[in-house]
Amino acid sequence: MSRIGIYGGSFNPVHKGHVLAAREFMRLLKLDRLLLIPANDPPHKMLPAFTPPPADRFDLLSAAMRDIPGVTVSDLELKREGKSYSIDTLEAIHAENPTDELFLLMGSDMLLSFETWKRFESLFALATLGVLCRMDRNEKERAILETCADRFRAQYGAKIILLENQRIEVSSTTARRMLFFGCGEDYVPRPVFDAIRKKGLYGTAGNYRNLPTSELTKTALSLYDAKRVPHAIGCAETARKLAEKYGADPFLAERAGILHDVTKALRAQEQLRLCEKYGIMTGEYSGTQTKLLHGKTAAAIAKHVFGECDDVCEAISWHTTGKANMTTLEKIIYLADYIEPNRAFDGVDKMRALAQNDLNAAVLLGMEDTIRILREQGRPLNRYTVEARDYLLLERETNETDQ
Ligand code: DGI
Ligand code: FE
Ligand code: FE
Repeated sequence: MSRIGIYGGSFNPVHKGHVLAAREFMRLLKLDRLLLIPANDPPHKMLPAFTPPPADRFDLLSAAMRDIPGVTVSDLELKREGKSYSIDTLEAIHAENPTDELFLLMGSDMLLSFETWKRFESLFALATLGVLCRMDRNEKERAILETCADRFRAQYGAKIILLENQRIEVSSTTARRMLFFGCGEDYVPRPVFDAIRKKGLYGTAGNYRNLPTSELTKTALSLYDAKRVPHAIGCAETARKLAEKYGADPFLAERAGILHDVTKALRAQEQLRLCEKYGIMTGEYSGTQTKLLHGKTAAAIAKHVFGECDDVCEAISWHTTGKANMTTLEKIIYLADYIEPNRAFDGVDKMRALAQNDLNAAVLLGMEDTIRILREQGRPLNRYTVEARDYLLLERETNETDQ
């Protein structure tokens, strides 16, 4: 009787965390064999933009796992076509290996939703669940997992093993974004990266320069977190209208609006990686201010990936803090970000009304509000934010004395 591990997923693409997980499953559960099974069509998620055909995901997975003893990549779910349910897969493997012990392997988030899986009670009967838990997870998350596992054991007679390990902080979503942004080699194993580049998968061979605005919008939005998509669309639309009103280029305003938060979904470590890649100085934004880097990294992507002009890139670059002596387009993006229709904060209507009459006054109000709120929250002010406010104040005073 041998011990067979079954580890499924969309592997879109396989990343360094998957490789580590495969090694850990082998070691911690003393498996004789581990089957990695890319899903044809995962039941719980929609496949995102840039998803290559299943055969490519299969090849990448094979390349990633080539050197790990005992691990094989199985095309069971790809051959079956249609939705990929684990129960169908486990029944097939059990039928072929009736005397072997099966382990169904997953990350901890999967366990919590296990009761939504098709015929999950039969899965409990067929296999022991091996759940990888991060060692650094806090006490509360740990307790939630253990409570859940205990309940499944009591209620369904489930066999569940919680496996503690040091998981690499990677997700396929981060890997996809970083591949598109030109920094994929940190996230996927080398042979996978080479194959991705060779085949031009995940946007690595596309030419994204000077796209028509509709195409630019489609591509850019696929890089946002779903919940921020309406914000980007709202900002682009608002920016276009403000540009028409204040004599800036509506075409450029719309493009800057669509791209302004394109790197916002990335964590601090990815922001810093992009800064390194594109030569952005991070001194001003060290420590707690790494959140302010997303404007800088978005501007670099706008320039180097999408080939946008300097006016657009500068407007994106300064959209979070502003700066002294801003161009009209820079002010418009700053303001559109603040007042686009999805924003709801006390005073937004006042700012929207002001935006219809006086661009400078509306931008100044935004800056003053930001500074007040940051002070109230005891957060540090970036010098550009202060300089931006001071410049507009001084300009207003000068104009008043002139009149
Ligand atoms: O990216 P968005 O959420 O659409 O908007 P944004 O890029 O304007 O970011 C807003 C955040 O940036 C908000 O939490 C305030 C913060 N911010 C702006 N100026 C400063 C700042 N945070 C710090 N710590 N210091 C600043 O000077
Ligand atoms: Fe932003
Ligand atoms: Fe924004």
